[in-house]
Formats: sequence, structure tokens, C-alpha cells
Amino acid sequence: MADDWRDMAEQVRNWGRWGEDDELGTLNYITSERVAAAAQAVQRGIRIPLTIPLSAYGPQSGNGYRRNPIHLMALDGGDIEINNTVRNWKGSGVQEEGVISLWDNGPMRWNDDYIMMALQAGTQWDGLAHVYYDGQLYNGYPASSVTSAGAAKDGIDVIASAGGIVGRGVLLDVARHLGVHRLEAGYVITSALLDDVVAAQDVELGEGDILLLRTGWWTRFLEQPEGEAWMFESPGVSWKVAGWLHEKRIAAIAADNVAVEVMTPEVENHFLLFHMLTIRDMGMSLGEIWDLEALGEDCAREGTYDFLLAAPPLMVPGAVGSPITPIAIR
Ligand code: UVW
Repeated sequence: MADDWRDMAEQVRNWGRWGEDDELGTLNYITSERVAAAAQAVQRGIRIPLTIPLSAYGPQSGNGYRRNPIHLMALDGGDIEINNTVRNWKGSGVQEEGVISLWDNGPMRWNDDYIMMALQAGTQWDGLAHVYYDGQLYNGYPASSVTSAGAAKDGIDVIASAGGIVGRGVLLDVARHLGVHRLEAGYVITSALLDDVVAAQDVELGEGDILLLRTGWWTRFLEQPEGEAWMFESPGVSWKVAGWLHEKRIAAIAADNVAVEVMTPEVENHFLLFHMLTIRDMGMSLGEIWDLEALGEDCAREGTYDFLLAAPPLMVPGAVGSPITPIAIR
């Protein structure tokens, strides 16, 4: 595989491979047959959540365009107390005439809430309209097709409409393989190391699989909740791993760090190069900020590393990413 990233981009680019109008990219590798076969990995019915909490105390450090989620109650027990004590109170339980008022409803009451969040604040998929260079998105669509109205092309809703991201998941536990609690800051995962982990774990990895990489880095945030350091010191894969994923025809990749790739640029002035090669050239969705601790423990205990993975994005028309609550079923 190429040493120059532009040459690599030429080698891994999947534009036109699944048609000129394709917006699914490498998810095309996940066929119905493969999903049916993935179900055979379910032996014990164990369901392992792979998500971090959507919390105001999450890892976002306030970089200007991403904040931690804010959860607000629209209706709660306190409203009833106020209504009972403040005469003519016009709170959220008071409705227009002709519409049922919460207060005229006998003893029945309910609560309701909102969440305000950046779609990529927590455990998430990066959709295919998330990044671009040279003015083009995956499959050659113009970058201008993403406007303030959202992504007219490569939106995450296309993936949601196609049945989401469900299939055979394979965990490569890089940290456990190296015998560490977590990889050190800035550690670069190479394709050769991934080959070693595949061999050591004795797991098959191939076309249509969804690859999860455990670096252990999420534990750094749990133990030292400093968002900025957690993000910018993150270990991760080298941009050259794009070629390895392309050869293996992997359908999608996710990790327990902020960007799958190492955050220290390997090529000067080329931030998020792996993102560009995978998302924009290959059409591969990236999963970020997953919690792979419990899955890693279960896989090590069982000595098996595959499972049925269910990780559908939200059906948000034109969104370029989506929060998710992925589950590994074993
Ligand atoms: C950016 O912040 C641009 O990307 P990501 O969240 O996908 O790492």
C-alpha cells in the first residue's frame, strides 16, 4: 500500500463501485446473508451495551462547535406542586382551550423531557457527509450539497433507511494484546499490529464485518475526566490502516477513542487524514467514543471475539452523524 496519502486515496477510493448514485459506501458489504450468518454468533443471549452516558459531564471540552448534551425536563412532579399552590399558574400543564389540560385529568399525570445535543457529542457514527477535501464528498458529490438544511447527499438518514448498521461485529482488543490497561497517549496503531492481534485472538476478519478496536482510552476519561487532554492526546490508528481495511473489505470501524485515528497528525497540516480516506474516499462510516470495556472483558473470558452488533443511527434527515446506543449480542 502507498506511502503517499494521495496515492493511497486513489487505491482505496470506492466511488462508482456500488453505482453512481450510491450513498451507503462500504455498508454495501453487509448483505442479508451476512446478517443472518452473524446471528449465529449469538450463543448465550448476553447483551452488552457499548455506549457512554449522554451526560452534561461527557468528554466534550467545548471546542466551539460541540458541547456535552443538556437534558431538560418539560413536565415533572414539581409542576403539580406549583399548580397546587399557585393559583392561576400558567405552567406547562395548562393547555389552550379545547385541549385536555393536565390538571383536569383526574389523578393521571405524566413527565416529559428534552435533550439538546450535538449529534456527535457522545457514542456516535460519523456519516458519509461528515468530512471532505478538494470540494467533494464520498462518491463525488459536491461539498456544496451539505447546506444549513443538512446533507442532500450522503446523509445519515440514507443509512437509517437501509436498515441501519447491523451485522457481524469483531473486536480487536489492542490494549489487552499489548498487556496494558490502555494505550499510551499518542500511540499509533499500525496495520502490522492489527494483523498480530487478529492472529493472537485467532479470529476471522473479513468482508462485511464491522470492526471494533479497543484501545482502553475511554478509561482515561473515566479516571481523569479532562475532555481536552482526552481528545487531543488520544492514541489511534495510522492513516495507512485505511489500506488494510480496504483490502479486507471491512464494512465499518468503531473505537473507544475520539476519532478512531491517532489525534497527533502524522503528516504536517493534515488533520484527520484517516477520516478523509475512509469516509470520503472509501465511503466507510466511523464509530467514535464507544465504551468497549465490558465487551473486552467478556471476549477475553470467553476466548471468542465476534458477536451480532446492532448500532442503527437515528433517522435524522440530512444529518452528517448520529448518536447511537450500540449493543453487542453474544
Ligand atoms: C471532527 O471533529 C472533525 O471529527 P470527529 O468527531 O469525527 O473525530
